[in-house]
Amino acid sequence: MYAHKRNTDIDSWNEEMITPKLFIEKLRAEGVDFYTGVPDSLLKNVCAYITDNVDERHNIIAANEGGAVALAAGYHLATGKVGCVYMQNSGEGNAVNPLASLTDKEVYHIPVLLLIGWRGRPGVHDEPQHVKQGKITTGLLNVMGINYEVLSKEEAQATKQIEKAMCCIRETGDAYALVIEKDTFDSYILQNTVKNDYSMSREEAIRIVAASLPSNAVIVSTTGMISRELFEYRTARGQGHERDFLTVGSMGHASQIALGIALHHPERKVYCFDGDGASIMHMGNMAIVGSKHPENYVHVIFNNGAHDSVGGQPTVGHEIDLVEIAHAMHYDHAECVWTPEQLKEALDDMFTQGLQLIEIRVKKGNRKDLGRPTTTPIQNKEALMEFLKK
Ligand SMILES: Cc1ncc(C[n+]2csc(CCOP(=O)(O)OP(=O)(O)O)c2C)c(N)n1
Repeated sequence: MYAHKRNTDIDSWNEEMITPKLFIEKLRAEGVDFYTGVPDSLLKNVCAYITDNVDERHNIIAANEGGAVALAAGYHLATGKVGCVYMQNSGEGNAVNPLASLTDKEVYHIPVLLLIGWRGRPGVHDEPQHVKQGKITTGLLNVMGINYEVLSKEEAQATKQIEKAMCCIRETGDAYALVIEKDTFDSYILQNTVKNDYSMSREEAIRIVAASLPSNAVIVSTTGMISRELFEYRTARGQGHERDFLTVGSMGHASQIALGIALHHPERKVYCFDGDGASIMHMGNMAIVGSKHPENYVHVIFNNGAHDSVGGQPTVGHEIDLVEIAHAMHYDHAECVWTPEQLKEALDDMFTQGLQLIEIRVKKGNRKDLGRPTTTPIQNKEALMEFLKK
């Protein structure tokens, strides 16, 4: 394995990095040929390399990290081989259940190699939602009895760590984790980008929907760029942020936060701004929305068929029919649009009562100078709660 000297960033010119290609080749040499997981920004380069170079039967982008652990378990049952599960540390929570009740040695004792991106590592500046998770990342592994090492950025050391991890897995049959810090992997640009001919950007769609809402409406927006773009929209219009709950963590749960608000504020429209990746991550949540059936709820899914916020790896968002799913889950009205004109027309209809879903097919990508919320999560919560009292 080779490590590269970075020469693009003067402040860290002497830091080393591992090339994704050689990391994956080393794993292959150790017998690892099956990958599954949910992409992460810190693992963006290695996830992109896997997406481009591992066939679809051997790399499955899972709905959520728990599903990925279970898929790797199934792969082991079928082949006797060890699967590799990649995830951001935010996904450890989703993975805890199958790690403790499926792969654990006190249950089925199924080996698995975990690659965990360590956002919010103590001492490294990161967004508020990553700080807590960063503090408990290795503690969670300790409490589950999972051996781990922080992967070195230095080639010889990293090579030895992979050998040690695989040797440990072979000898014990236990799960083992390699925890990956920021800037461990050298750049790799995804070649197999999702084919998507839609022309409207997510940001344009967000602007159109946000501009159409009644003044007492509330928006609960999902993790990643959607919340950042909504925040910037309010700032650009000189509006406050009190109507918006920006769900910076808890990917896949925005629709339930919105449900909790909608059921207890029937006098207001509540909009959930969801992503395809996020809604698929916990799709069962839609069944609960449908069953509780708030008449003041509008579920808006900005569907770019990708985990755009963390590197653009594909989701199954463009392979499934969200409108049919919404109908099956007893939403009153659901439609799919992909042009600004269609969207504006659909929004006019939204002012009638009933549980509604609007799927907006959008292109991938975001503005390069997109900022981040400047309010803290607690300020966001307090402002929204005040707004709801009015
Ligand atoms: C449980 C969990 N897993 C992974 C992540 C990392 N992550 C942040 S945003 C994102 C992609 C979201 O995709 P989507 O909902 O389709 O929205 P898009 O970014 O495409 O607008 C991922 C995987 C996370 N925050 N939480």
